[in-house]
Amino acid sequence: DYAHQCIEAAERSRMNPYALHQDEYLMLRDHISHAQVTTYLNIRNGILRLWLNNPRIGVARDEAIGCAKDVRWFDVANVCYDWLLRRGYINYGCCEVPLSKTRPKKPSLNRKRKTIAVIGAGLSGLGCARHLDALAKQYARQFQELGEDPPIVIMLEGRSRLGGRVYSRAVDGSRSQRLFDFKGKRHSVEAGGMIITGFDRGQPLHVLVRGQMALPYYALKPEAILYDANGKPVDSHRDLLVEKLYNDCLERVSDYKFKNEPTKLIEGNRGLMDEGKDGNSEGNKTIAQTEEATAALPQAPPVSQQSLGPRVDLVPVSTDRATGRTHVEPGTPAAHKAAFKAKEMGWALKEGVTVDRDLDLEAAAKDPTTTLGSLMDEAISQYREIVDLTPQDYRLINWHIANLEYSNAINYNQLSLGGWDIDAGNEWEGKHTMVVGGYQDVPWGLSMSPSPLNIVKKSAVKKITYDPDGKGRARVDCEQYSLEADYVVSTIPLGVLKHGNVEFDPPLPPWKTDVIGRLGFGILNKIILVYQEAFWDSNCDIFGVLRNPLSRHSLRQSEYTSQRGRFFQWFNVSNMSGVPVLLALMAGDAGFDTEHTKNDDLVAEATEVLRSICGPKVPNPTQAIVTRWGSDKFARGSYSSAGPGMKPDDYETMARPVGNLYFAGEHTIGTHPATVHGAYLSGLRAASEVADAMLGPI
Ligand code: HUF
Repeated sequence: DYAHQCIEAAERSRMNPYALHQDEYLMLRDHISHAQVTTYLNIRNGILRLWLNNPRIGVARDEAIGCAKDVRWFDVANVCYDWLLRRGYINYGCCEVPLSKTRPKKPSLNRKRKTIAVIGAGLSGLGCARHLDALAKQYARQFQELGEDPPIVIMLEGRSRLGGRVYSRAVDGSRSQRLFDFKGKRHSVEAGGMIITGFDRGQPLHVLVRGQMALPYYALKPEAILYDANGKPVDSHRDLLVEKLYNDCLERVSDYKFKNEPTKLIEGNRGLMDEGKDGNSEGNKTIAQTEEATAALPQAPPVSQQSLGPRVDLVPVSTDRATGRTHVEPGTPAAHKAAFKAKEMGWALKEGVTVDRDLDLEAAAKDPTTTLGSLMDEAISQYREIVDLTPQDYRLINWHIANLEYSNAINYNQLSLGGWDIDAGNEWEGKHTMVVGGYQDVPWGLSMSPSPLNIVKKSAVKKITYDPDGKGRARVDCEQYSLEADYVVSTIPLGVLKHGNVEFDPPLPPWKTDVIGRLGFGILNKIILVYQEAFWDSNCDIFGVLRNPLSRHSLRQSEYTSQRGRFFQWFNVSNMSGVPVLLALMAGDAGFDTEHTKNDDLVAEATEVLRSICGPKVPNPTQAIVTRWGSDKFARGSYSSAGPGMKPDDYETMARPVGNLYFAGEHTIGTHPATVHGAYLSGLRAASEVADAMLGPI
């Protein structure tokens, strides 16, 4: 049972329980042999188990060393503890930090201490600052050995509030029926990030929300009815049939990804399974020595290839109706001819079409301007020659496209064919969940517990002066105020970086500005409508709406583009807000259009949609909130995406520091981009980089 719990703890911590993480492997290869890897992994997994069992209290060094059980392993356990701690696998978030027993007893007389400036108090900045604060305390002795006091962390935030793109807007529930008493808390609705995808043990937000802050939460019921443009529910059989066809198009198109290049960023060591795994080699040689001996053999592959994991072909199989994210599984794309596949799905083939008829996407895929959208449109139009697609089928297909555009915050014609789902395969399994009473409690909790962070609000940074060699000081200039620092962590959103009104001195190098240009940053907006009482089926959390193209009944794919994302998906978030409220998404081109459409027009259109479904008695809302993330000067959009010219390692390049300037944010994490948990993890990563710079490698 203990062993099982340890294995589970590693898996939930995004690690392979049976193999070294790439970074762990690099750290350990000079210290342990292949034969010792299993013992090491048992210790590591044991420490992770301790952590996840009670993340309110950090694992102390002694406790961690206790996982070794045998004195000969104490040194290794010590190193392992440092690695887990610095990399943010344990003791992150709002936990009581265990202070080392050998910490300095007296306040030191050191006058030296480093300053770290963290720009931005969204989830990445707060995650980073909180972890740096914890590391400063836990490494107090090491800092003293360096002749310093622990570093001080100062956060600079442009807005007057915390949370960034996590933003719970207060709603005035006074004219609405209160669904339940919030014990004096205000009623609020999420204007920004909202759903915690895969709320499961080990998901860092699960650790924060449930394990540490004990916030109430609500798991969304995944069943989602689709209403056609006339307000009638879509026949579920037809819905399924079209969804299969859409998924098949996605699968065929995914066959033309970056050819011969790794297409996925598999997190941690999930793609490097066998790295450093127990071999049958002699026990007394370190991993490095054994590898050198192997590399000297004539048939050995070049060292550069030895560390590459096996290529995994992951095929899109379905798209999540609540989040628009595509689920993948290992497989062979386009294994069967299109007509054969369509027949298998239950479609009747057009007259004269035989089962050996296939799509031919070769020519379209070769075009250098090809995007996910252009190739999908081609696939859909070729399928039209194989099966009869009705106008309703087109509306259904375009609803799925809108859903995909929602998760990418951009028209799918502006997505890289190779990179659009670079993160697929890294999600946790749990349910999609929302925090009851406001997601804002998470950034607030991070800022306050276990002790308040040092945050200066209303400090919009105008200029960052840094040292590209990393040895000198840095300066951060705000309008009224400048701060000298040894390290700067920028969590400035990609949209703001693209906009170019934050100056860098010296200018960022071309390898960085190129990526800022290549990665995409689009807009998803929301229309939030508060009512006196619910007129919808309150058992249902999500419903979708199919939209007509501009010229109704058109069978031309391009005519759906501007309409398909308008109010395409609705969330009944009354249970989380405490008042009757609906929230509609504006995705793809519709997200951009929202920026310059009047509130009244949007509310009128929303009401028209609702009346078609719920009848003519649907009242006007008592309050309406329209988000305009594109016009927000501290965001300039909603979240990042794989722009058409994207290169496979762009997210990693985005994360790479330049001298003493470090980067975090949802746009710096290719394994979980565009999400709140990704932002948080990127902050932990940046904290770990700064810690290594201050303390030296483990
Ligand atoms: O913008 P941030 O929150 O970015 P992040 O930390 O990467 O998290 O924080 C940056 C901070 C802000 O506080 C700015 O004010 C500040 O930096 N800043 C400056 C500055 N310029 C900026 N400070 C000082 N000086 C300057 N010059 C918009 C949106 C997002 C999501 C969803 C919906 C909408 C409408 C639904 C959703 C979701 C998720 C979801 C994305 C995350 C985002 C993260 C970034 N969602 N994520 N589930 N997102 O689809 O997991 O349901 O919100 O990735 O919050």
